Amino acid sequence: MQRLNNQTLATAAQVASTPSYDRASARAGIVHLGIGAFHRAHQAWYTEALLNKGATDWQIIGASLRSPTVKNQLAAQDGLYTIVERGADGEKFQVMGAVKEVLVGPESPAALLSVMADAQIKIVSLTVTEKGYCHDPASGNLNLNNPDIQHDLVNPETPKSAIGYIVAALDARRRAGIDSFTVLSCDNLPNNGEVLEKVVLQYAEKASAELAVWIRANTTFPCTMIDRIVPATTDADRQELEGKLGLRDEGMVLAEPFSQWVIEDKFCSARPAWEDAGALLVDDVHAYEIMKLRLLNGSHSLLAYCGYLAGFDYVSEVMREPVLAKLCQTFMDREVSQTLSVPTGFDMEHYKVELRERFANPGLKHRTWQIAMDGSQKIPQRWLQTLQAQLDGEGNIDLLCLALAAWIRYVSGVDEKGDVIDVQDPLAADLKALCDASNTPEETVRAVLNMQEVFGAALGGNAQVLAATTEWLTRINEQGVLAAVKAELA
Ligand code: CS2
Repeated sequence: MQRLNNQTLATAAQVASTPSYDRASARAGIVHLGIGAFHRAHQAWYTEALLNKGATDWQIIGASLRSPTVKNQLAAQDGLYTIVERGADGEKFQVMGAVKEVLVGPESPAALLSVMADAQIKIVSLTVTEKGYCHDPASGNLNLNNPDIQHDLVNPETPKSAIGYIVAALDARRRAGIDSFTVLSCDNLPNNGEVLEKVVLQYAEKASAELAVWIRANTTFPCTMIDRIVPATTDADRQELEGKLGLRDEGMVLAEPFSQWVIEDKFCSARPAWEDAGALLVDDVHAYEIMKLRLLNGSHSLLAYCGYLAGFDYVSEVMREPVLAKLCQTFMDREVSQTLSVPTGFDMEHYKVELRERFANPGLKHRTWQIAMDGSQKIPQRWLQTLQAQLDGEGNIDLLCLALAAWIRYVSGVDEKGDVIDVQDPLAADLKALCDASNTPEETVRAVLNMQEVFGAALGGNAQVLAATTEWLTRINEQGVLAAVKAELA
C-alpha cells in the first residue's frame, strides 16, 4: 500500500480535506517539544487553520525528546498526516500540512538547539506530559534529584529534558543578541506557564545568574487551557483508515470533534492569530484551567481507575455502565462544581452534560489504562486541590476518597480478578513497595497518603481523608468497585 505523502496527496483529497497552501514556501515559526498525538490533533490543528487562511510564517518544527517513532512515521510522508475526527455524526478526515519536519533530540541535540535558537522561531511550545516538567508536583519546585536535570546541568550542550533544551536555546539566543521566543506550555497542569517559568528559572539560576536575569527580563510563559480527547492511535486505527483513504498513514491521529484552547495573551514575540482559528486569547486563563482539570480530567481519572478495576477497557464502555455514569455525574455535581469559580458568561451545567457526552463517544477507543498512567503526577491538580477546597468549605469528600482508594488499589498492582496491572508511573515502584509492606487497608492508605511529594503535609495527615479512603479501600477489596459504588449511590 502506498504511503500518504506529497506525491499521493491527490488520492487522499478524494476523501479528506488537504492543505490549501503552498507548504514548500511556508516558513516555520514554532518549535514544538513533544510531538505526540495530542499536539498533532490540537495546536497543530489550530495552526493549520491559519495556514489554510493564508498565514505563511507559522509552520511547526516538531521535536521528540525521546524516541524516533514520530519522525520515522512522518519523514516518509513529507510531514503529512491525517486527523480522523470521530463523533456522533460520523467521521471527517483532514490531511494536515502544518508540521514541516520532525527532529529527534537524542539523535542530535545540537541540531534541535540550533533550530530553537534561530531568529525565525518565535514560539517554543510543549506537550511533554506532567512528568516532563521535572518538578515536585506538591511544591512546584524543580526536582534537582531528577536524573535528566542532573545530566543537563552538567552537560548543557546535550540536554535530555525539555527544561534543559529551553534554557540552552535561550542562552544561545542571548549570546547571539537574538530576541527571546515565547515559551508556551500546553500540558494539563494548573498555571502551566507559571509552573514552567518557575522550573526554567530555578534551572537557569543553577546554570548562570546572568542568564536567569536575562530570561526574567525577556521571556514570557503564557498559561493555556488545552482540551481535546485524543486516544493513542492503534494499528487497527491505521488499518481502518487505510481502507478509507486508499493510502497508508503511519502518523494518523484520531480525535473527537470538540476542541478548546484558551491562551493567556502574554507573548514576548510575534504570535499566530490563533483567535482566527477559534482559540480564545484572554487575560486570565486560570478559571478555565481549574474548571477543565477538576471536571474533565478529575472525572476522567476517577472513571479510569474505577473502570479499569471493574474490567472496562474503554471510557465509553465505562459510561455505558449506569452505576459508573451516575458516579461521574454525582462526582461532578456534588464534589467538584462547588469548588469552581466559573469564567464570566460560562454555562457550567451545560459543560458538565457535554463532558459526559464526550466521554461516552463510542467512536473513541480511549483506554482506561492510558488515562490511569502517571497518576502520581496527575492527581494533585485533578483531585487533591478539589479535596482541599471541599475540606476547607466543609463540603462532601466521599467520592474524592473513593477515587483515591481506587487509585491506591490500582497502583498496588493487582486487579479484581487477581491479574497483574501494568502500572506506568514514575513512582510505581515506590507505590507498590508501600502497598506490599502494608497488612491492612488502613496501613496501606496511611503509607500512601504519607508520600509528601504527592500529597503535601496537610492533606496526607488529614484524619477525615484517611478514614474515608480506608473505608472505601476496604469495601473495594471486599466487594469489588462496582458493587461498592452501587451500594453507595443506590
Ligand atoms: C486524559 C487527558 O490521559 C489523560 O489523563 O485525562 O489526556 C484528556 O483526554 C485531555 O486532557 C482532554 O483534553
